[in-house]
Amino acid sequence: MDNALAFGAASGQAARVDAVFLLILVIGVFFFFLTQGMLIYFAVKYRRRLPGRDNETPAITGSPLLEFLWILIPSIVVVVIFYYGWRVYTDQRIPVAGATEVYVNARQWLYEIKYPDGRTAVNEIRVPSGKPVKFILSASDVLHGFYLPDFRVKMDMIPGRVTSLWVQPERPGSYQIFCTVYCGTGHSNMLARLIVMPPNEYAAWAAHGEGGAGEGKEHEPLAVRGERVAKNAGCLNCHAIGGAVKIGPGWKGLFGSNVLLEGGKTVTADEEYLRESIVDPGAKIVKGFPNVMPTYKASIPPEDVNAVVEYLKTLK
Ligand code: HEC
Ligand SMILES: [Cu+2]
Repeated sequence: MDNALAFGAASGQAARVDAVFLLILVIGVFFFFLTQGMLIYFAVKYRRRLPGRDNETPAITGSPLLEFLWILIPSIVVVVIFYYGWRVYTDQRIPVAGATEVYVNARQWLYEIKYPDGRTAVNEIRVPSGKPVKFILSASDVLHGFYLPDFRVKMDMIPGRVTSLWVQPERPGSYQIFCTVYCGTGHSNMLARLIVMPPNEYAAWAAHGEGGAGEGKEHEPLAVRGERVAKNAGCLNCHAIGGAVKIGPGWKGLFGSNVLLEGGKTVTADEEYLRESIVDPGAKIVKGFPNVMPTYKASIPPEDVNAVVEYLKTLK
């Protein structure tokens, strides 16, 4: 950790990414020496000889077997690389249940951190070791990146959209976070730290720790704030908190469920779907309901939309 440029694999996930890279490297090195070796061998073996001796090139017209093999073998190799890489990739992309969640919003040129219990911090994320952590990512101004080199994962942070990323930190320590999207003059200073703490230390910190960047102790949990925002915004005129159907669908059990849309498609109600349903309700219409929900894009600021989403997630 002292040497900021030595990024050892900090999780099992990272070790699997490294294994994919190693496999590709080994295959690449093998074929490099095979082809270059043959090139040199043939150049020497079939070089031009002294006058009068053995200068005729044999009339080779092709070899179907050889051509078949040099199409087949590389095809198998690239399919194997693809399949292996895809397995490791999907494993990383599919969110896990029971993760510690942290909201991270990027703006020029810092990361604003918000924990579901309302604590906030800047450029410093604290999480417990030994269980998955899910980062819920957004951006206020331009594209930013969220890159955890020790964990071999990276995700774009996009204005007007929520993306997410999860890791399983196993070893306590302090890990670098980089912005990987050129976002203006302060880009190279846009650095943050992921601090992985032993679970008991984390619990102690979360219970009465300083709230990061000098924030007071009086913080309101995100879900509580979300509930208040939803009530004030009149959502409950059309939505029931239980399973009942009013003008719009009920909210109970919505998060994580599969929603059938007008047109026959199905989407999983993840954070991005809920966010979009609030700021752009016409984008995806729930089957059997009229497109009458007003947009809250202008009236609910993005942090409050996050809070409402957090509230919806509590309605199990
Ligand atoms: C005028 C009535 C009305 C109001 C007010 C309203 N909604 Fe809706 N909402 C609907 C209707 C109707 C649908 C279903 C049609 C659609 O998908 O747009 C819906 C759909 C949704 C969905 C997707 C539900 C699902 O089952 O997939 C969410 C989430 C949502 N609303 C959240 C909110 C929030 C949060 C507010 C307040 C900030 C709100 N709504 C205010 C009528 C309303
Ligand atoms: Cu940036």
